[in-house]
Amino acid sequence: MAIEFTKYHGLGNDFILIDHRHSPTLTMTPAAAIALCDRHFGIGADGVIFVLPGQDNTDYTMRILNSDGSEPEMCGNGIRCLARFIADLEGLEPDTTKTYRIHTLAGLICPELQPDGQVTVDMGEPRLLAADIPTQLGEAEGKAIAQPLTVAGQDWIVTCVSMGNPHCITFVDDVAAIPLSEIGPQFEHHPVFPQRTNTEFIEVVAPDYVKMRVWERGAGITLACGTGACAAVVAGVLNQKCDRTATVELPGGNLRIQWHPETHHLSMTGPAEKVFTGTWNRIE
Ligand code: ZDP
Repeated sequence: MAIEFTKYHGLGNDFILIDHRHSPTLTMTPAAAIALCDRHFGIGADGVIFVLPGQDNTDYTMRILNSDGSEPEMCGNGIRCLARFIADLEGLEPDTTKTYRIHTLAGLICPELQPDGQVTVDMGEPRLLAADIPTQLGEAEGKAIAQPLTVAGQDWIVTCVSMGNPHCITFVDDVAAIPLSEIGPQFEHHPVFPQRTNTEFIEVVAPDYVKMRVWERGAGITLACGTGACAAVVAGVLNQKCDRTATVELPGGNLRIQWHPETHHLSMTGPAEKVFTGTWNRIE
């Protein structure tokens, strides 16, 4: 069976977008997602994203498969790409302002298309309880803020935040010096994270400007992570290192993050760009 797809990226975090509006039931296997995402034998991407019919009073549903075939609850860069993909499917003019209500495994998420091509996403509230992240760090009914953790024979101080998906944040003096491909997998698979974890290293340049590098659960080193940038600002505020409004500089570019004091929702603004369309002909 041939699969029509469109490649998008958000700051170099790249995704294969598939129109699945005809059915609420996803049938793609983890093996097929791994094959599509392979950068040498496949199309190449950090994940596969599907737009399905809405549920629970939403316009559409988003489902994601990581490049290792696992299914995360949410994807911040991906939902900006999804919003642009839907606008293309609906034939909207590129400068239209429009908000979509999207059902995800992390609940309702609302991306808003901006006339300048950027997309602002209401990412909802962070979850801070250790049991919800989930992590065994700290008390189950408490938060995991500034907790000691030994990884790769080194002692780290970490803060854990869920944006629907789990994140473990460590503040460092120099993000460039972190051997990410060596230690990233050891954070991801550490036994204190029963659902594994996304891992972010943050260098606070100023309270409203941080540099971040990420090791993503199920995808490894990526050029950007939207949920991770939101989690980083939350961790920065909880540790009195960051303002509630901050720019997060990632290897692929910058995201603007705001943690609203009244609603406790985060909003994230960044680009989403179409790269090419194609047809996948291999049978998996
Ligand atoms: O939680 C996970 O398993 C992540 N790999 C999901 C993808 C997160 C993403 N990088 C983002 O921008 O939030 C797409």
